[in-house]
Amino acid sequence: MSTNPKLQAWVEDMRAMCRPERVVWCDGSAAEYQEMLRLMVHAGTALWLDEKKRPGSVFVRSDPADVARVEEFTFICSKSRDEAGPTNNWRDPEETRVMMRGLYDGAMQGRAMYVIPYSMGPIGSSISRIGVELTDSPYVVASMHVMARVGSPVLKALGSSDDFVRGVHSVGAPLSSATVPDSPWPCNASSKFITHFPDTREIWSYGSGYGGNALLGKKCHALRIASVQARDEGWLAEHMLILKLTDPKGQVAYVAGAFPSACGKTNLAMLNPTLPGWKVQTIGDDIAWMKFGADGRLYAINPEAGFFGVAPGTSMKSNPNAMATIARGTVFTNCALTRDGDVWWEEMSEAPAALTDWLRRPWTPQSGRKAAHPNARFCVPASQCPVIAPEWEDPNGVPISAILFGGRRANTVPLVNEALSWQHGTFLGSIMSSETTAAAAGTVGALRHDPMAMLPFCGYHMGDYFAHWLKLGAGADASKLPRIFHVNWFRKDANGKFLWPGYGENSRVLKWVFERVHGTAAAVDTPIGRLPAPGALDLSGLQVPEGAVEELLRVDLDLWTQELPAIKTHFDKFGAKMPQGLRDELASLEQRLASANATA
Ligand code: GTP
Ligand code: SPV
Ligand code: MN
Repeated sequence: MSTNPKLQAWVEDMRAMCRPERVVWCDGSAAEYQEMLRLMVHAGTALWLDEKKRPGSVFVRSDPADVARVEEFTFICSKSRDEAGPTNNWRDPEETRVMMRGLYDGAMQGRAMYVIPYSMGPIGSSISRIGVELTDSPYVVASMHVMARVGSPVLKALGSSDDFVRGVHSVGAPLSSATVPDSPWPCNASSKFITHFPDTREIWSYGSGYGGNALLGKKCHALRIASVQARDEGWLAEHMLILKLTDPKGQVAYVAGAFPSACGKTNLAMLNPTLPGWKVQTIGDDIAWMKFGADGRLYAINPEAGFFGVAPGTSMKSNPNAMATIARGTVFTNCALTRDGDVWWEEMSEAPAALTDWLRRPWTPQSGRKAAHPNARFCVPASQCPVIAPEWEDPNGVPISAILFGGRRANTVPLVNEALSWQHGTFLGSIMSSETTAAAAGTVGALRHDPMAMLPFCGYHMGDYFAHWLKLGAGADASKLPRIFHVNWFRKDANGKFLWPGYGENSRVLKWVFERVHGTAAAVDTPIGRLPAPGALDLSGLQVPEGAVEELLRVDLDLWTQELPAIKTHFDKFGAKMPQGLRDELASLEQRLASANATA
């Protein structure tokens, strides 16, 4: 329980509105975490996995109506539609409050309302921020324990301050009494609203218990609300991994990377380099908060404390470090269950002869459908990662030398391309397109512009967001700014097969990036930017089909020229807020393509 009068008054208001059976102030203890797991098992939400195979771990299956972020029902309720911009769903803040109050009226009946004080970032770091989430979901309490620093130490750090983000979350499934049996995954199948009030730093979420819809510290706070604070205060809140790269001589560079949802951040952050002597260690796998330090360099912290990672595709071959991380003490959601009480998902290993799929049905390799949901996830403390960098909780953050932007593109975008400048790099981020994935409800595989991988996460007008990037670059010492690169692990051949083996082999690209930062690798100028000069990309020992590397590094003038009208339409959406600097970059690209086409 807190003695902060502002916090107490708000909790009391929300209690009166949601009318829970009782209010529980979370202390963040290990015992509290275990109690949440026990409650989930008792309610049928979770099963204990086999204690020998997966110690201290539970298996959860959600409702098929609640399996991913719901972008369609995610709203930015700024004062005007224009402040939210053309890429966000906007709702009037006052009307939305009235609507949400209606939904929240008695929504927690028969349930406990948990009060979770949390810190995004190490407690005590000047970059960290505090929030309080109210929720009626034990699954959310357990997950927040893993994903953030929670409980009494946070209340102590908050003291009597009013400076905290206020988050309300309800699964939207009141119980007539605390003694009636609950459904295994309570949610509201027909009504979901994930609403943000950037002006008052509030988040009101209703109807979903899954991931970014419900763990409010993550996307809602650390990206949507934080991006607004970052704009106001001169820093960056980004959908980026952070990794520490060490070369064979022991020299270090820190790299941040923005890839859209389910496009490779966790995998890159933990990769095992195939190049001898190189080392990658993890700082973060999803979000970076970056601020300029007194020395003029850009420093990043990982505001999270855990990984909420995509399970399918994770294997000893693709990501052994993730496999080691999740060997114990993990909450798994929407995977398949083996006969001997362990989890399984596509590509983890050869498919077992018989499983129970995520929808509780018998499954065999002949079933002709996936056993795990494509957005099945593991939730695990970052501290369990065998390659977590010792400085991952440094309150000062780590100095970033390079920023990667990487979409999922079957064609056009080469394996790696270095920007000519910060402004050009901002341009490359702003025109990034990527195929949609199962991380969000809706169509998978549809190509869309996803600037800086922030399309679903920027809490204000994307034109202003671009301007913010340019302003930060213009105000900095250019020699100390991170270099910016555009990468693409997902280019396909004519048969639809990935041209690049990816995963550990991405270390070859990281090496070139490292050497560009240190001024030791050669590049060639192309109309779209700087690509590795012949021989500059280390291909020693790489097994790929004849011609694959040439294709991966080919700048297809025709495809890039065809891309221009779509980029123009994309920029035009932002109207007068589209910064001139990026329009200039587009004009220069067009010119460079035209002269290259003329000489080709
Ligand atoms: P979010 O947690 O949704 O933000 O995703 P993320 O960016 O961390 O994506 P993640 O690393 O979990 O990868 C998502 C999917 O992409 C998984 O199925 C991976 O197996 C696959 N993937 C990751 N890296 C590569 C790569 O280098 N090549 C290929 N072909 N697939 C990859
Ligand atoms: C993403 O979709 O980018 C995620 C998963 O990291 S969620 O937390 O559900 O947003
Ligand atoms: Mn993400």
